Amino acid sequence: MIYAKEESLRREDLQKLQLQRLQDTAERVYTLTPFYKEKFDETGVTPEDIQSLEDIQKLPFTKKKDLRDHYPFGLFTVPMSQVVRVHSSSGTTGKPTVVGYTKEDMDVWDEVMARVFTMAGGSAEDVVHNAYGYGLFTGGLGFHNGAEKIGATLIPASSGFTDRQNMLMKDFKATILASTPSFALHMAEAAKKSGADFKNDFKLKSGVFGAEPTSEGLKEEVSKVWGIDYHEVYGLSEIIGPGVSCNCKHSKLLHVAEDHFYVEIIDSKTGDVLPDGERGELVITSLTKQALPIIRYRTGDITSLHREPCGCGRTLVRMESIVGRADDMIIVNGVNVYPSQVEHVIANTEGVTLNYQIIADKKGHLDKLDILVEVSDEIMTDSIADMERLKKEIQRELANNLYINASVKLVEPRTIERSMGKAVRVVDKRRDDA
Ligand code: DLL
Repeated sequence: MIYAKEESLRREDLQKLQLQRLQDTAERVYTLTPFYKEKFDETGVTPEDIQSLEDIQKLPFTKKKDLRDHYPFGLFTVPMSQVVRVHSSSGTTGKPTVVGYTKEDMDVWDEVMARVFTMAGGSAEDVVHNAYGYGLFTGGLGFHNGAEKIGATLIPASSGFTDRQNMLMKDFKATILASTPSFALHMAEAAKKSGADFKNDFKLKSGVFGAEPTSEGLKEEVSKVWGIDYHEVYGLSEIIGPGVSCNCKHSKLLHVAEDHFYVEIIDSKTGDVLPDGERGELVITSLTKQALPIIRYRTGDITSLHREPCGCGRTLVRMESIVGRADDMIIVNGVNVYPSQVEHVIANTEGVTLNYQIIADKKGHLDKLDILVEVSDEIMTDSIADMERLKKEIQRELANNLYINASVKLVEPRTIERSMGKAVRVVDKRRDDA
């Protein structure tokens, strides 16, 4: 089922809608935000210069730093009396990035999240167990509102208390799980430990997962252990929260809600727009946001866009699952390392879980990389010699696949730190602000 008619418009009609909304947004930011007026003037562009969608390339980029510099509400284009909700983004250094929503913005967010649940096969018949954290993080309340919008029964479980979550999921007969992928796996491990019979105890049919980089191996494991369809959700607070894109059951590529968010892929270094299919940094312009419209926001997320028709009938452009961040790639003794590559190696190793942490540090003038990996409950009783063999095996595979010499440390299950419910994959102690 397709939730909204805007998801399957003819391209010409969608583009007409996008252009009109882009023109309105450019005009809105230019007249209402001194920051954008200055930026447009510096670039030598006015809202009237936007005569086609390609003209978006004349507009300046917005960066996370711009939001931080105007902390907390400096880029809002409405008085606070019209702002009905404030959220902030997780996990960077310094002040958080603050975002605001008018009533209309909330309606758009609810709608795109309703589309997400519909893509995951959800309807009023479903019971949604929402294990995303509630609070300033957009995950909890974003999924909350979307589930209610489609009329599903919503269980606002929030994060933490794993055993209790499993009990509720079982007793309330949840059919859709909403959580981060790593937490879904964590819940499965706890359920396994308590002797759950996955087939008979749980009624889950699908899950809506996102908020953190996730390898194909981890996705497959979540899908397999719970026996569910895996749907990936992408989004970020600066744009709206979760709901920017999600995949339907026909493919792994994520449909972008293009009638609300205009997407481009750029070369991070030059800022040039790249053609469809090529990987680069995702840049998003909000087309309907009222409280915090945003022009060409550099997400830092690396992906590619695809326009081949999808079997579901949606005509929206699709994006590949995030393959890394323009800024989370770490360089270890001259070698580029993506956490997802390390994860891939771990996913293909028996006896360990996908809970891991990469710690980059200095040893003298050289870089060193420690990788903590939680072993599975099953092998906790194995001998020290077996553990040593396993450790060596992972180190060898890392060297073979990534050309890095890492020191692997096997740790007990559920001991690696998490932050706001999200797995912390990389700790870079070489940076001054770490
Ligand atoms: O994480 C919004 C969200 C909540 C999305 C729940 C999906 C599910 P922020 O805290 O602002 O917002 O973090 C945004 O998280 O720029 C990506 O780097 C990362 N991210 C979000 N979704 C995915 C995903 C929420 N599906 C940042 N795959 C983004 C990989 C993701 N990374």
